[in-house]
Amino acid sequence: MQRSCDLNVEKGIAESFSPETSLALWQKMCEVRYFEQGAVDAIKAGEINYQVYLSSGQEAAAASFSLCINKYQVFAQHRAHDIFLTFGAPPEMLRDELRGLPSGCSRGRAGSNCLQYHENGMHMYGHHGLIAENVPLGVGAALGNNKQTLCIFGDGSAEEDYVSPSLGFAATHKLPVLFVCMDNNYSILTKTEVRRSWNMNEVAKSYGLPAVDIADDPWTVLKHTRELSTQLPAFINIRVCRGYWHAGVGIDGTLEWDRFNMVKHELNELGLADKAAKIETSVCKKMEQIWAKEILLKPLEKQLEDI
Ligand SMILES: Cc1ncc(C[n+]2csc(CCOP(=O)(O)OP(=O)(O)O)c2C)c(N)n1
Repeated sequence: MQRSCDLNVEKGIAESFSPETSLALWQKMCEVRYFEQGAVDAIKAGEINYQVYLSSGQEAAAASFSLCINKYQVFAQHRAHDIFLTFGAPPEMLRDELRGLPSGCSRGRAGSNCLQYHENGMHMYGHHGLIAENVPLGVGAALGNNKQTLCIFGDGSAEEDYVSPSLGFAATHKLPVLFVCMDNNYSILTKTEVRRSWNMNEVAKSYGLPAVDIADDPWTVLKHTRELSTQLPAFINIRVCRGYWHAGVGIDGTLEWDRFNMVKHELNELGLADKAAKIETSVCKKMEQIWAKEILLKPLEKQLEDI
């Protein structure tokens, strides 16, 4: 199926959700976008010297998951700031992880691509370096504890040879796993059409999993996630556009589509422009405080004393 911003998006779907839900989705999207804006500025100013994997551009899907499957145990991949923030982990812990401080979510020893958080009912297991390793690990955990499990991986990771058998194993043993492929069409710099001729949705269906292939419209993601979460194991392929390079703060060029602004436009159409603007301003302010210069420039010894 062709990539497009409206792939399997029903016209007018946003209207079928309450204003509260639409604004909650927007709030979560803003949290990721403005947190990462602060990170980008800090990187450009030389205040972060570790590698970062940014979620901006792709944040709508995580916002949707956070409203309906936020109690799942999560096995995330390397690009997971969006899940960490939208599921409710403290942004300060992510900021400090990116800065290599002991107050980071992995005590500053893992960095952007290995986020962990196990408090306040949230269970997020981080990545260890091998892409898609989180898929068999998540399936194994679901086999062991029978908890609802979210395994997220990219379209490049989907090609690792342990992914398909994991889907098959989950199907055979009827494990409560939601598999999500965040399909941004790139494995580092190589587009999907160059890498493979097959489609992950067809692979999932061949194992008997209910599966959908959709664009990252957050209302569409929310609708399908709610439906499929009652039919686990299941698979969702979500077409997204990354806002930055694979790693770091460079950009590939013009975005195929700009979901953040599309959602803002949709909120205007729903008559929610004022409320959405208020949310955006307040999240932006909060994130500016989190990334304030006086915090970043405080001498390291003082920062460690404060922890
Ligand atoms: C097993 C393994 N093979 C290769 C790599 C190198 N590698 C790191 S990220 C990446 C691309 C991942 O692409 P995708 O899964 O689509 O996620 P995205 O970065 O696009 O979000 C590759 C090939 C690795 N870390 N592990």
